[in-house]
Amino acid sequence: MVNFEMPIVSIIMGSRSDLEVMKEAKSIMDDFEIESEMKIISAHRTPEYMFEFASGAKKRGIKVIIAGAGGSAHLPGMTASMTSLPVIGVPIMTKSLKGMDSLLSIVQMPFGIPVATVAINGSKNAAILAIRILALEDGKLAKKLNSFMEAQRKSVLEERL
Ligand code: RP5
Repeated sequence: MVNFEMPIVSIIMGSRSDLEVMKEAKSIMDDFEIESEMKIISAHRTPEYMFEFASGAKKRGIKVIIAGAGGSAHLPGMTASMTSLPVIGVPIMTKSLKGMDSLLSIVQMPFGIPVATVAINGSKNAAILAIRILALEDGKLAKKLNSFMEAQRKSVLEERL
């Protein structure tokens, strides 16, 4: 199906090696029928592209940015510094420090430039958080979100021992 709609959520990541984790966020966006885009943008390998993307995202109609990065993981914070859009950071699991490096780099943003940080490899929750933000001004989406939460509630109650 050809998609003529403009994306309102941008899912960015520092490397192709982050894709396996970050595509789970895309899949949730698709389930909720939210137009989204995915881009590989490296803060240290393509800083000019990061600037171009972050400074132009709002004008293009993007409402929330989900940014995944691993290691010293500066992509979410640097992106947040160049836009007033909400940025949700996804710390990617790493081999050497098991993602603690990514987590601390992303979560410890100094005052003034926040990045809402989810769990290590928590791209699915990043998507749900983005949906919660979008649902504030979209009644149809708010209903879908409520149904999603209700389905979770029911599944736990049905499994109760
Ligand atoms: C970060 O460095 C990326 O977000 C990735 O998680 C990590 C490793 O990147 P590669 O060396 O696999 O490209 O920029």
